[in-house]
Amino acid sequence: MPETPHVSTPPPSPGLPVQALDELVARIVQRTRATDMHTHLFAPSFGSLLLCGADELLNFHYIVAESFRAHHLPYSEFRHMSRASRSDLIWESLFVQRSPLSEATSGVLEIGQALGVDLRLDALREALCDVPTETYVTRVLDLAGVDSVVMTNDPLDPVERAVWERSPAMHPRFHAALRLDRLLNHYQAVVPELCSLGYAVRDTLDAQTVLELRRFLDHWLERMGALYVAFSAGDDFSFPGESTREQLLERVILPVCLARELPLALMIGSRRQVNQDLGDAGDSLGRASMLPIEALCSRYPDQRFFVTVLSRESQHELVVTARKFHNLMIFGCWWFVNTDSLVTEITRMRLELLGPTFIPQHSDARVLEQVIYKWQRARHVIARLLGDRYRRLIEMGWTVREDDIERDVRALLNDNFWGFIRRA
Ligand code: RAT
Ligand code: ZN
Repeated sequence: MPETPHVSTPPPSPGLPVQALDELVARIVQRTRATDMHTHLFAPSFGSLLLCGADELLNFHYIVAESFRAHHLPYSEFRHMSRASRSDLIWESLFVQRSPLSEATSGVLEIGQALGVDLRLDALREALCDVPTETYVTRVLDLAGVDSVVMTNDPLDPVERAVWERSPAMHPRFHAALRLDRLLNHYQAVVPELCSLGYAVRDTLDAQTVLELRRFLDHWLERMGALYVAFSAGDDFSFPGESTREQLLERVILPVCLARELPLALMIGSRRQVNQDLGDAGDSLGRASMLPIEALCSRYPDQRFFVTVLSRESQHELVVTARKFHNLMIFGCWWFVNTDSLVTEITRMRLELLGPTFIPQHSDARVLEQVIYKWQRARHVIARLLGDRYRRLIEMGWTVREDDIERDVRALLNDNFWGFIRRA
């Protein structure tokens, strides 16, 4: 017997007329709470590590990089200025002498608008808290529609480690992710520090060193209650192989993740410090091969991998790789591809090739209030693209119900993440 086509089964609730669709999708996307799976924010108990306020927003490294194109100050002069004078300079050069047309600068305006503040530097300074209270954090996260925030936690950062050693109060909305960039990308440089922390490790990955490094990871995963392990790597990322990073992955990181059933997040394609004078703002990007991702996913079918890539050129290959390996969860539009046009292009391509089985966005917020504009923009694009896809379904005679849309949007903004880490 041929299957009865879906269109002829009576719907339990009436399907939607195409005219009401866009508005409804926008409302659902707007009201669905999100999990922000990669940020550089910290729980309030981490004190000054949680950045917020107008001066931090203006000193955000995306904006700092743009500002040099306008004010052309010598790097060292800028470095020696106070944070407040840098924001004065940035405001003057990017908001007064020219219009704040870029994603990052207009984001500041969007934050001000959402918080009901006049778009003047003094008003922003006055209205935005620079010491985050619990009430302020809740207000900002609620305004962004973000329920849960995942931090980026590196135990080899001495400042952050000192906070963890004081056992900071955990916050129900903030979760940890163990970040291993220093360990994986600069292993030899961190050996002395690991030794001083009581781990008997050597420069070469002999058997004892491998066990000690696993002990180090176990200790920090326990202490942080981390949801996943993460690292970023350059456009030269390769796997498998004999380099220290590849061996650390194979012999230390993957065995620990597998034993603990924790996903590993890979952020691929950064080229760090192409202009060292710019400090944090001096990183760039490069097109990376997806072959190492393919190798990881096929050699470790029981390991789950979150992956995001930095160059626009790598996005299509990544999506196709995700079609081949269901232990690969694509996430976010990272850093230089987090712009309106590229988010639209990338998210559309992902929807076309994967349906709603990926994680469209993370904020990468470094300053608390950034979650407001990052999520506002992400929601806008997601709603637009989904509206378009549902319209086609309706035109084909498929019944689209409000609860179908709610389910799909929840998957994209929340459930795909929690399901992948098996905490759904
Ligand atoms: O987007 C950023 O703020 C970058 O500086 C990086 O931190 C990047 O997101 C990363 O996590 O490495
Ligand atoms: Zn980041």
